[in-house]
Amino acid sequence: MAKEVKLVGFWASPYVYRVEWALKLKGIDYEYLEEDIINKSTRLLELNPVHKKVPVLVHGQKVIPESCVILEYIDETWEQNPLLPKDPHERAVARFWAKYGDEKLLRPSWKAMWSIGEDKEKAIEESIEALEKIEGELKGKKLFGGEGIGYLDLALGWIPYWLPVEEEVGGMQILQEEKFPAITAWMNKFLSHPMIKETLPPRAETLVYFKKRGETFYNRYYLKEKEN
Ligand SMILES: N[C@@H](CCC(=O)N[C@@H](CS)C(=O)NCC(=O)O)C(=O)O
Repeated sequence: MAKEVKLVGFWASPYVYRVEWALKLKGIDYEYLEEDIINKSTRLLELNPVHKKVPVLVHGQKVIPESCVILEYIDETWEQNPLLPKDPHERAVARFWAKYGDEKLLRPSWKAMWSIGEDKEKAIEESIEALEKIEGELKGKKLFGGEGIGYLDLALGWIPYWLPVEEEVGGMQILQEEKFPAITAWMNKFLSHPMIKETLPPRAETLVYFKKRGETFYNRYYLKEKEN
């Protein structure tokens, strides 16, 4: 019988794992549907006609795109193991940092991986600056969510696994243990969680995939940008 909850995803996408982790933490039974994000299926184009991206959550007849929007939907629909704090201000703070992480760290660190020269240096600098701010927010806490993994841990949960991959592929250093002790401790704690450990893809495959994607981006966008 078809499952009521379906997740359309892609195995190497940091955005998709946020949702998988949330579903698992809530103990929700779901069907995972793998998407080819290069040759997108009509299923994806119909489910997410606006952005045409994964993840997409399908709950019965309801379709929800955008990973952080999905996290909130999951948290409001299934109340067990809450992800967001109860207090409205704390909720706002968690949402603020989730958005900050996407805009100020995820994007520049991705760009740093495939650009060169001054552009790469600038993107690395931006990423380090963002990490400094996140370090300040985390100081004194083991997890962003307090005792257990919460919304912000999931939203930033790409950092412990994907950022070191980006560093290796891009031949660069962004994370530094001495500079970011709170983030380093949080990364280790997050990665040692049995459910997180179990769900992450094999590192070697992710490295190969990111190298390929990095080249595509470099050729397709970066060189073109430079020509114009
Ligand atoms: N803001 C979106 C970003 C999702 C996203 O960028 N997904 C990538 C996979 S990592 C994708 O589907 N890319 C396809 C494309 O860009 O055409 C979210 O949080 O869900």
